[in-house]
Amino acid sequence: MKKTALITGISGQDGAYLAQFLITKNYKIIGTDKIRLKKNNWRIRRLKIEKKIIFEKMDLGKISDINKIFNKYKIDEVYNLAAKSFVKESFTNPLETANITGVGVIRILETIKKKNSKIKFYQASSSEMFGNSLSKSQSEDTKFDPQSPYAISKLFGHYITRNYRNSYKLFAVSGILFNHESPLRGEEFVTKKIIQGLIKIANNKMKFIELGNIHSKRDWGYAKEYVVQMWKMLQQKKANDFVIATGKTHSIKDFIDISAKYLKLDTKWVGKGLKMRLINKKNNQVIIRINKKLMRPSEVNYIKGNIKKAKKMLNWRPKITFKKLVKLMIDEEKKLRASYLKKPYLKIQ
Ligand code: GDR
Repeated sequence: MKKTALITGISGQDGAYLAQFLITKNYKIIGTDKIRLKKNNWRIRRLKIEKKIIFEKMDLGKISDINKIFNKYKIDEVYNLAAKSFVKESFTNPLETANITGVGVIRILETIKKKNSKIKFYQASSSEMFGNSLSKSQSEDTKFDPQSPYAISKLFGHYITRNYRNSYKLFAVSGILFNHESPLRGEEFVTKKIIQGLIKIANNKMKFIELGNIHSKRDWGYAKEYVVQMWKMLQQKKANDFVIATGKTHSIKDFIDISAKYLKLDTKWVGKGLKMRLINKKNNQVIIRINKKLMRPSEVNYIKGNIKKAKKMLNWRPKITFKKLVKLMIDEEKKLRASYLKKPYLKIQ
């Protein structure tokens, strides 16, 4: 029988890829967003799946919105991907972050508990919860040390999911996903910002980009592979939390160097600290500068996932390595720009 999945945050990178994947598994998809989706669905349109999704407006801040959707459809699986996902923004918007990214999770769990406790629930937890963990790599058992209102709200969602699983026997799980990128990444995130910027610079459409802390290290994987693990978690016999990562870590500076090399930009770093700059050796122009305003009040300096559990139980094997990810994102961005030149009325992100 055809299963029904509810995906909150359908307009985001993971929402779009997850919907695309679940369609191949013959699911009926209800996709929700806090605003009407007509304007905000460029990712869904790019994947050409808009006709296969039933769109609904649902604000995680309003329990009445959630009730309405659960009354309207017979749901089998819920994937809670909705969040205020830009970490830096959570410092300027902490209340809304806590209300949506944190308390929003209870609003869904309460609805599941009351309406049908057989519904399976996936919570999008985040490696940001580890913060400045002292461990060399972080597993499901590593102590959390969140560094932002975003991470603290995610930790609330993580623990409340576990609490409802233990207290009410719900099939409720958290996937602790490390950074995952793709051509569908929003331009506020560092990988997309670097790639878009360097491509424009290489084409003489931009002079330089400004960045914050380029020494922090992240474990970056490919979003399209990560969403499959969300589904796998809900198909397990027992509800369990999992870390999903690649097990490798690189600095933002590494990401820049590999991107520049792939774009055939001949570059060198000069200066130190806030004076550090990336120079295009061809014309001696500065192409990357550091701007103090882009630094976070509190930073996560280093993370690297320990994926032993997911390897064993989900058969998780990340295929897209760091270098491949950079190439894939650059190739897709170039293709998109080329088609945009032919059809300038199409919005590009
Ligand atoms: P992150 O991703 O905060 O790790 O969270 P992001 O790409 O925003 O930052 C990564 C690192 O790059 C540094 N940085 C900059 N970041 C941005 N966005 N813009 C800049 O100009 C810039 N310069 C340097 C940051 O300081 C940081 O160290 C992502 C999000 O997707 C979360 O929602 C998710 O939970 C986690 O990954 C896992």
